[in-house]
Amino acid sequence: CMPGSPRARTGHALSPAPPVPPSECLNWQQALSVVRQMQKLLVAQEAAHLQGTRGLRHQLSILQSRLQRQATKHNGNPEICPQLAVPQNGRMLGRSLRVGHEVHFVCDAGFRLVGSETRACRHNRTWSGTQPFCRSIDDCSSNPCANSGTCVDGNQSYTCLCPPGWSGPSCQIPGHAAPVSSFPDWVTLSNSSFSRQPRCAEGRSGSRRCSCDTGFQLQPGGVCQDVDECQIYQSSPQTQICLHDCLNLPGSYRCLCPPGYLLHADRNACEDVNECTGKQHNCSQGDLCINTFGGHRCVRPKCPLPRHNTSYVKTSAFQCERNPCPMDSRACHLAASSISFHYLPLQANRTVPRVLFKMSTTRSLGDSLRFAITGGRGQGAFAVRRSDRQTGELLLTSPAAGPATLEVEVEMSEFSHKVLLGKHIFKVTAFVSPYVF
Ligand SMILES: [Ca+2]
Ligand SMILES: [Ca+2]
Repeated sequence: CMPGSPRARTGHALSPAPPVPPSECLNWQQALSVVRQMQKLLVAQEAAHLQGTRGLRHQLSILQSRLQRQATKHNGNPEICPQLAVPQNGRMLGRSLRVGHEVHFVCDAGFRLVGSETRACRHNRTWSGTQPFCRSIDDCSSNPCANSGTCVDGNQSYTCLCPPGWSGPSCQIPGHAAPVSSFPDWVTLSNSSFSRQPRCAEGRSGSRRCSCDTGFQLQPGGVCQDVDECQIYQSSPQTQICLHDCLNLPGSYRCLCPPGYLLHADRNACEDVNECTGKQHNCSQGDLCINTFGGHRCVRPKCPLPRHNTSYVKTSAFQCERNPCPMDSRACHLAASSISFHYLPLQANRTVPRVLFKMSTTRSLGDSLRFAITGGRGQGAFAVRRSDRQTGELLLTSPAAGPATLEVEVEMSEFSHKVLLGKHIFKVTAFVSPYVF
């Protein structure tokens, strides 16, 4: 028997090999057979273990889904939609919040519904449509004021604020009715219209309950006094209710915009009037109308006068091209081959830096572009930078206070192997509005 040769172990539980006396050595064949048997046994053990784990996992996932179903059942009724809010100055008809049921909304007299009139509880337990609200009927909706008069909505009435040169209840009479100051030359709404008698009801026990109309507050003296929304909210930027100006009215308020703007439908924003599309401009024939925030401008881009054998011709409303140069004129060859004009309306005090304008060539012949600011009043507020190989950007770098007109001239040079191929000049004019809108 060789030293180190395999020996069968006695009493080993895994060993299926025929019992061999402990002192006897196994021959090679016997040892190989024992090893093979052991390997088979291990494979069988491994498979059984794996099967056991799989079974356990399956059982666990069944248990989990059962528990989850139970939890959903206990977490409220799945057949009900969430409670809905009743709009102020209106009512909600229908109480059922169950899937498939509907509720309806109506407004009190003097109010109209904005939003969904009917909402249905859907199978996914959400409501169809949008939450409605009741808006006071606008007496100004028919635009009753003539000659650009400003209409002020009242309680089932309206008042026209007439521009200089017009008077009368609808601003239809030429001439001044009263000394007209600039904005705001407000209405003489009598002080009495800002206070009203409350509506009171006697209870059976003799108790008296009084209430005020919307927009009014019951005062200690027993009178309903108008809430001055403008004074309460408009003075602080955090609570400001109107973008520009606020006019207090009995029971409500109205936002006002400066000339050149129209009050937006949501009643607190001012939107610029585009005078150029509306033909409300006073530009003469041959001028171009540029709409700006709060106004408009009339412009007429002009090509430079002929100089040093260099002359330009207008090729479109906003572009000049250089005429062919005389063969020997170096000055002409170095001058810009084209000039374009750009007019940008801008709001005052916008955040900076702000990209105003992108510049590139229509057909690139060279291998690189260079940009530089070469002039213009107010050029200190601008900077140029490359945005990619073929494009440059003009940036506003300091906030522009309005009203102002800023001008800047940008030169774009095109090179091929460091040889100048040509120059283009962008003449940019920014019209800054007096307001931030
Ligand atoms: Ca008020
Ligand atoms: Ca405008």
